[in-house]
Amino acid sequence: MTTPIELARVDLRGRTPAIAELRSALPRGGVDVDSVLHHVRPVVEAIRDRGVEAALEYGERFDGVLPAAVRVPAAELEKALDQLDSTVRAALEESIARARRVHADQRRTDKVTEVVPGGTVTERWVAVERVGLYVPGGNAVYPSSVVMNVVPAQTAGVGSLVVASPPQVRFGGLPHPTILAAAALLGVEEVWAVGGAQAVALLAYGGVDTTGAALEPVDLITGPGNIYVTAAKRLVRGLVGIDAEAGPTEIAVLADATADPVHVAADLISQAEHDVLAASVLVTDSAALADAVDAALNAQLPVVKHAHRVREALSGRQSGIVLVDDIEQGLRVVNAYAAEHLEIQTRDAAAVAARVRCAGAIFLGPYAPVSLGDYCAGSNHVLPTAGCARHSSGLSVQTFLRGIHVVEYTEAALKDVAGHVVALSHAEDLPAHGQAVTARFEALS
Ligand code: HSO
Ligand code: ZN
Repeated sequence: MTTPIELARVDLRGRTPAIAELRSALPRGGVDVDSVLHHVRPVVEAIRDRGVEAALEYGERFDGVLPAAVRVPAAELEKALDQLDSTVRAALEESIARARRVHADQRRTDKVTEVVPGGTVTERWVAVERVGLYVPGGNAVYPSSVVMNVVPAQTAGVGSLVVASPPQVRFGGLPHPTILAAAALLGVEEVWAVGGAQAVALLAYGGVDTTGAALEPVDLITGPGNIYVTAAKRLVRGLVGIDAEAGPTEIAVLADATADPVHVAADLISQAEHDVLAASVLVTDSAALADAVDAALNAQLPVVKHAHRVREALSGRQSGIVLVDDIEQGLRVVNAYAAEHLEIQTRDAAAVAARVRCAGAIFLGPYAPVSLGDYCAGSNHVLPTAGCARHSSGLSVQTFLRGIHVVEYTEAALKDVAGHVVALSHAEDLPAHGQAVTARFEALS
């Protein structure tokens, strides 16, 4: 007999805590990336100084495998695609098609603003030149994450894309075949068999493969990874751009008495399945629903494949049930929590969802479970965690674009504003700034 599980409860009924107090009252874990920086820094520096040779040394030590070459041969990509299970292939194709549809609508067009007659500022959107997508290996093999990283990059117009994923002992030093197949399906031709912090450093600094082929450095690195990958991203940030620091996955469900406890429990379990540190949080104004969800969790756990992981995630300090007076207070709670994924399972779900200000993605109503978004909704599943949804968005076409302002003024338009430029330059004691404008007209007169 396994011990029944009961989600920890935070009872906020009758209380109106200020925002800081509210945030600290809510269940939340945390990963201390700083604590591993001193392990990761020497790895990154060795790869900066000694390139592929150092990456292979560390790879052999950490992954226990030495790939024949870092660059995966094209024939291996084709082979992996040929051997991909046809059901998985069809599902990936559907996932890609839906994601492409949504991301195509995120394209930005250049915009010309006529500030004054003769004076324009054009915002020109230019894709990042070269992007490195990190795809973890090991226990978590997520071809869906290849889709979610590659589709927005390709849609943005990124010309050069490289996927890096750890070599696996069981696949003769190649990355997982499903990862290779997903890359091939998306038309990615460049895949490197390198993982962990080494992969991030090699993407940032580049190197020369043992075959003599150049591994060109990238401009931006995206993709999830463990704490070491995150630490390495933090160390190379600036030299290259990085996406957000991904923490363990989170689901929050805002539900009232109309929600089906069996579905809520299934959704809480679905994200807990990722990681012992994953967070599953229910926010509800119905104590009866809270009890029913606890019961449903226990009814479902015996048939859950990764029950050990799920139990640990659900019992961790990052998971729990928050009891609130009403949906109004529930909204305050979910906005303060800023979940990576937020499900709204209430009466008038659309109206409630419209009032959510902070969430990575919102899953509205009874037929939009988070796992739909993980694979096949068309939305992106790379989303801000750890409360970062208060200030950041998930991966999108915008992640891979830079907006460049192009400033163009005629002589008359410049002359017209010259006095203001001069005045501001004097106010800042930078008179040469003003002089750069007036010199043009003094020379003429
Ligand atoms: N829920 C994860 C993404 C994922 N789920 C990949 C399954 N595979 C973070 O959004
Ligand atoms: Zn998931």
